Amino acid sequence: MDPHVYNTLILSDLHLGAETSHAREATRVLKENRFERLILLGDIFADLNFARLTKEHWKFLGYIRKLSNPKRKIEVVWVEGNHDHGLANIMSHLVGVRVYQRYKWVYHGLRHIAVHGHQFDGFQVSRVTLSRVATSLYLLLQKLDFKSKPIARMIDRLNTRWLRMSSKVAEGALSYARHHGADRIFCGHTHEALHTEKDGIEYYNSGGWVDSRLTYLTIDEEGVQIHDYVENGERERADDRDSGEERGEADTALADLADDSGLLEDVEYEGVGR
Ligand SMILES: [Mn+2]
Repeated sequence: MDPHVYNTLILSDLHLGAETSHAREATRVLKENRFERLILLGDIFADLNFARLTKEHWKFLGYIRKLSNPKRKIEVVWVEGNHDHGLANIMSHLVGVRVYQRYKWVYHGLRHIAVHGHQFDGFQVSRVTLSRVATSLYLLLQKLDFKSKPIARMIDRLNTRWLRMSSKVAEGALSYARHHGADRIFCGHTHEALHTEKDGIEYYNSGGWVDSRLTYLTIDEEGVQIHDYVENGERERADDRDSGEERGEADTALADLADDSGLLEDVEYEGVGR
């Protein structure tokens, strides 16, 4: 039986280097599906500190390198996110993947655009901003009467702002798509899988791999689908047999780069937001 081949598979916000990154599960999704194009839609890394990458995180990168082997005839695309920012050159050498700010393609007569989505967020939390917030929160606590529950109110306000991000990114993306004459636009960044439509333009968010819901998108003749990752024991065993000779080579190259950490020492580490 021929497995189904998707035109495109999209995943984002894996945040490699973060403890909460579900790299093993993401690698499995790539192994269990067939596709002609893979789009890594940003924030695949949590930051530029490669020392935080675990074995499973390196395995994911090794598998990307394997997929990008020209013999496989799969187009692997990396769209830069706010956490990936500045990785373009390193990643194209490390895993052999081209890095884009935004990626456009035509499929089934429809114009598609993929962009990470932080461009539409308008609320970039930097380390500096966070520490300022923490300082003013502390000063506020000292000044204010506890009975007035300042913490609760502030958290409420932050939450409301956070929850609005998902729809804000969707709105920004839809008008960006209209401006660029696209029929479909794909984003990540919010960590919340979503589909919405406006004036005949479709917006899809690929969600993320750090929270309880792990999602990815596929595109084929039927349209676009949001998939939830589900564990499958049977496939796990099939996977083990698949670990081939190519991986050894990729792992060595990756390990070499990981050791060569001097390359990365001077790169500024910033960005605590999504
Ligand atoms: Mn992001």
